[in-house]
Amino acid sequence: MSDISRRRVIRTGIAATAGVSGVAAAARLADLAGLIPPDSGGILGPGETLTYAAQRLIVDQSPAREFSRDKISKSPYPNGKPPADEIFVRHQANGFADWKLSVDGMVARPSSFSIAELKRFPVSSQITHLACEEGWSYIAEWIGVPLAHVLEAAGLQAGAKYVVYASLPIQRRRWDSVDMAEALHPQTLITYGMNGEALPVEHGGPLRLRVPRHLGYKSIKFITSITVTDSLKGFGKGRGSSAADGAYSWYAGI
Ligand SMILES: Nc1nc2c(c(=O)[nH]1)N[C@H]1C(S)=C(S)[C@@H](COP(=O)(O)O)O[C@H]1N2
Ligand SMILES: [Mo]
Repeated sequence: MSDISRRRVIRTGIAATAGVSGVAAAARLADLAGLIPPDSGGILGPGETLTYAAQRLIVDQSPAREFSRDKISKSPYPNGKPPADEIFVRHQANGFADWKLSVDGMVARPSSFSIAELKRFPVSSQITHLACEEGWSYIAEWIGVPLAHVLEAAGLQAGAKYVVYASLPIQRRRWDSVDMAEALHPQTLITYGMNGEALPVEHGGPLRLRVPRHLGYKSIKFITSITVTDSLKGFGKGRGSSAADGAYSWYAGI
């Protein structure tokens, strides 16, 4: 689709919502474009759907803003204490040498990577803003490997639609997912470093998925698994994330 026809699709969609019957039309449009988010309840969530569709069609692969080094926050806010669970403390005492990230689902070669192995991939870094939905935020440098490289290494299969990622079941097992546009976006990183150091446990060390185009809650800490899928139905309540199974929105684009 050309940019102009994309915009026309969106304008038509937004104009359509002005009328009562237009709500269904706009939702149908988004659905045709594969743009119904998994937690929208279909046409019951036309506001959500249009935000998501508009983002996807208009800004699509536009990057999250990157900052200069002098903008890095002096004391980034850690949301929560480092996990005290026995399993985590043991990993930590061991320098995370046995921490593994599994990659499975719709990939040709299900794989498992140690931190050392992930560090052998091309390194990417970014200075971006992490914003919590509760109102606070900070800017940090994130260092890691683009998720796209790891998916490529595992052999991403055709028809893949989402990438689900989950934390170690500590405190509470958190999981989330992104669509393929987000998964393959060059700023979506599996991070093991922050501000020139190893990623501190307070901020999700040893491994965290950083999704800088979304609110902080999609940047899941302590990740141990990545699963490629064409449907989110089999995960939790089918809404795409532990946050969406609760009261949050699956789509948290900013
Ligand atoms: N595993 C895990 N990941 C998580 C969370 C969490 O509690 N556990 N909190 C999320 C929320 S709500 C936010 S805002 C950010 C906070 O990141 P920070 O601790 O680096 O500030 O992490 C997100 N990732
Ligand atoms: Mo948050």
